[in-house]
Amino acid sequence: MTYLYPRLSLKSTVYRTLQFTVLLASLLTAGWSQAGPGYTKVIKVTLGDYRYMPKDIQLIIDQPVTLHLVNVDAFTPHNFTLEDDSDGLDVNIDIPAGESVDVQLMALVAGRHIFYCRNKLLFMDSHREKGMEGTLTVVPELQTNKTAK
Ligand SMILES: [Cu+2]
Repeated sequence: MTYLYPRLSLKSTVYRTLQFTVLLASLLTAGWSQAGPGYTKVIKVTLGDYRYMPKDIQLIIDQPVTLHLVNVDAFTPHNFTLEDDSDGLDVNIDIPAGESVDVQLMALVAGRHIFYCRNKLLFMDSHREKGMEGTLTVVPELQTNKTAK
C-alpha cells in the first residue's frame, strides 16, 4: 500500500523529542505515560525470544504515542531501531535484559515504517535475521481498530 507523505518540517521536532524522551526515560522508570498537555496513548511492546509483541503497530497521524518497550528476556539485551531519513525518524534505543524503556513518538507522518533490533553476536545471525522486526504503520484516520482508545 502507498501513503502520501505530507511535506512537513518535522525533523528537528522529532529529533529533539526523542532525545528529551530518552533522557526522561533514563531518569524516570517505567510507568511514566503522560508528557505535556493532552492525552498520550501508551502501547506496550514486549521484546523477547527474538521477536516483538505486537509486531505490527498501527498509529494515527498526529496522535502522540508512548511505546513502552519491555525486554522480558533474562539475559539477552535488545534494541529498538526505527530509522527513516525521509521522515526524520532516527530512533536507536537499547533495552537491557529485564528492563523497560519508554519512547515517545510525536508528529509522525503517514506511512509504513520498519523497526528492528540491531543486536548481533559475533559469528551469529543478527536478531533481525532471527525475526526481530516489525512494522509501524501511521494512517490518516482510524481504519479498523475503532475500539483502541
Ligand atoms: Cu534483540
